[in-house]
Amino acid sequence: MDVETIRARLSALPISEIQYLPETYSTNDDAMAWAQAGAPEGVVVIADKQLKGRGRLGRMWVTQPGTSLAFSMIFRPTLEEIEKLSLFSPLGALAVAVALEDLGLSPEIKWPNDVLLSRKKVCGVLAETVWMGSHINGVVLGIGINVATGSVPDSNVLLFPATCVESELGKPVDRLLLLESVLRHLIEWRKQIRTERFIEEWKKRLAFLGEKVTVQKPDGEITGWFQDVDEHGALVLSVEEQYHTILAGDVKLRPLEE
Ligand code: BT5
Repeated sequence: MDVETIRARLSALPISEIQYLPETYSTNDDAMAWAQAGAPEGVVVIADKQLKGRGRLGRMWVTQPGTSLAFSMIFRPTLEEIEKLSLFSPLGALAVAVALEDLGLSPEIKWPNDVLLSRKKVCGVLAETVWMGSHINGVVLGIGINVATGSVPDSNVLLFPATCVESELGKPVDRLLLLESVLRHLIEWRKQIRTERFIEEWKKRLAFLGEKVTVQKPDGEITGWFQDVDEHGALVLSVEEQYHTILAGDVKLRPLEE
């Protein structure tokens, strides 16, 4: 990957600026700093290798060079979008899922922010809010995708089984073609983020919907039936005929192990 090739391959997209870093700590850190400094909507930071790729709650995200996609995009949400800010993480997952479907794959979205192939994690999404004083003035959406076999970390560092696009597809994948496709779907679906169709499209790809799941929250675990998601993307869990609404961010879901 080099910046000129990346710019040429993404030239048809309405992206205000592209920064390519062969190596960085975290593209989300870079994009957050750039957003704080006033960068406009549509800036994308791409790295070949991350030394400190981040997941949620201080967890790590492994990005091996030459085999993965790791990038972050800056959004400047409208006031109406700020009311549903929690939908930016689903936006990332939906864009990746649709891009994988374009390749002929059948991805699922693991609520709230993972994309699965064959029920193994192929992508993680990290949405972070940019604050200006007490006002929200941006979202940085970070996406990590395992493309080729070398991208999949050792199972001993994983909380959930992982895979990569090429293993599932059984043939090589052009990383920049996939990047272009994900960004294109991100830009298109973002226009519909407040619509019912957006929630419907996200929901119909959700793994474990209707199944019994365990949700790990900071104050302990809760097991119940994954009934639905609401208009903010929150998970609706039924436990002994009582409904619990669980917001994303600080929780982890897994299917119930029998
Ligand atoms: C995520 O967090 O899945 C969000 C990952 C977001 C990564 C992108 S890359 C570009 C941008 N820059 C960043 O620094 N981050 C974003 P979470 O749901 O907390 O999952 C983290 C867990 O995923 C870890 O604890 C590992 O178990 C697992 N994991 C780490 N690297 C992985 C990989 N390459 N493939 C599959 N699973 C992985």
